[in-house]
This record gives sequence, structure tokens and C-alpha cells, in this order.
Amino acid sequence: DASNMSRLRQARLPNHSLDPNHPLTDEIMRVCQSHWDNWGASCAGMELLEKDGELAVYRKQLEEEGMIIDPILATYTVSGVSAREVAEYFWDLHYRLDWEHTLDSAPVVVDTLAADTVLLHQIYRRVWPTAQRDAVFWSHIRHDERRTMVVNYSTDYKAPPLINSRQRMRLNVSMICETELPPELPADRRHIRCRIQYAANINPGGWAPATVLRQVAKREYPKFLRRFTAYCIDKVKNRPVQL
Ligand code: 18C
Repeated sequence: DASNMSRLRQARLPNHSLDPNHPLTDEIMRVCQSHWDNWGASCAGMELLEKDGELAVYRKQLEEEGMIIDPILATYTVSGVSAREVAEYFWDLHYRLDWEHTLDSAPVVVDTLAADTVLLHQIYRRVWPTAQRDAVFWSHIRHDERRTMVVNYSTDYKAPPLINSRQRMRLNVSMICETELPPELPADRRHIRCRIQYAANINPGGWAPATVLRQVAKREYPKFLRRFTAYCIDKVKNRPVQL
């Protein structure tokens, strides 16, 4: 656990550490800026999928070229964990299989672009009666004094070929976290809360029955948010807070 702690501490990242000449850098900057600006996004016109205390998950039913691409927007506030901690557990592959239960196998790192950016290939569990899905995406973490954000965004860059029996999803996912600490209180784990805004735009990349897809989404997003945050809270509970 002590080594884990120092690992997390080392993971404190500068604003970004991308090479300005890398072919993906402009796209990463542009996509991240648009997510960053989306903090406090309105859920007006969206359908409430789940509301439970501080957890709210919204969906907008959307179809494009016969594909169901329902955007998801969720907010959740949890206690005892900081923005930095939550975002790092979401970004850092070391912990992925501990909380991500939609995967069929461990993520593969296709490339490491910088200390804050990796290119990943993930293969998901098959959902009957549809084909198995995979996805190739860059995953970037960045922060300022107030917030930490992770963006996962599909790319063709260095993408391994798609095998016959699979379909390739396209995803555009962000998690933005902000620490809440009442100004009069010391920066103690007991007093901090983390506000999370999670947004997911997933294109299934091939046929899937609408009813199955929407059922899976309705079940899996709230489950993910509960499971993932409970995991974070449990991981940090006996450690000094990393703000
Ligand atoms: O954001 C999350 N995880 C990140 C790190 O892995 C990353 C991944 C995002 C992809 C999520 C989509 C996964 C769908 C895969 C198929 C379904 C598997 C279901 C397994 C059931 C046991 O950003 C957390 C992601 C939370 C996952 C929610 C699942 C939502 C499903 C939405 C449907 C998408 C279309 C899938 C195709 C057809 C399935 C009928």
C-alpha cells in the first residue's frame, strides 16, 4: 500500500505533457477543451434514467443512420475522496479491472503518448444476440487547481485491425471531478466531497437491437458509477488525502 501511495503521488501531472508535434495532439486539445467547457452541463430535455440520492443519470434517445447513439450525462457527489483521486483511479490502467466489469480481457496499451496520455485497445464482453465489441481510443488526464478531467476518445491512429466476429464501437467519454471542501474546515478526508460529471457518447458501430442496447445502458451506467466510486472510497480510506 505504501508503494501504491507513492505511485499515486508521482502521478501528479502537469497541465499536459503532450508533444506539440504529435499527430494526435491537436485533436486531444480540441476534444478536451470542449469537454472542459461542458462542466455544469444542462440535462434539460433528457430523460432521467436513475435518481438515487446524489446520483442522477440522464439519457437522450438519439438515432443516427439507423444507429442508437443515446448520449448519457450523469452527476454524482461522493464523500471522503478528492477529485484527483477519483480521476486517477478512472484513468490509471493499473486499477481498470478492479472496477470495469464490461471488459472481456485486460486493456492493451497500443502506445504511450505522454505521462498523461495512452492509446488503448479494449475488448468488451459480448452481449447476446449481438457481435462482440472492441474500441481503440486515446485516454488523457489533465487538471487545473479546481478540477481533474479524464477523456477517452476513439481514434484510428495505430488502431489494430478489427477481427471478423467483432464490431468496433466509437466512444467519446469524459469524467470531470471537482473537490468540495468548506473553506472553514481543514483539508481532512472527513470533510471533502467529490462532484463528478460523467458524459458518454457511444456509437455501437454495428447492429444491436435497440431494446437490448437501451436496457444494457440503463442498467450498466448507474452500476458503473456506484461500483467505481465505492471502489475509490474504499481504496483511499486509510490514506492521507491527495488534493
Ligand atoms: O467509461 C467507462 N469506462 C471507460 C474505461 O473502460 C471507458 C469505456 C467506455 C465504453 C463503455 C461501453 C461499453 C459497452 C460494451 C458492451 C456492453 C457490455 C455490457 C456488459 C454487461 C455485463 O470510457 C465506464 C463505462 C460504463 C459502461 C456502461 C455500459 C453501457 C452500454 C451502452 C451501450 C453501448 C453499445 C454497445 C453495443 C451493444 C450492446 C448491446
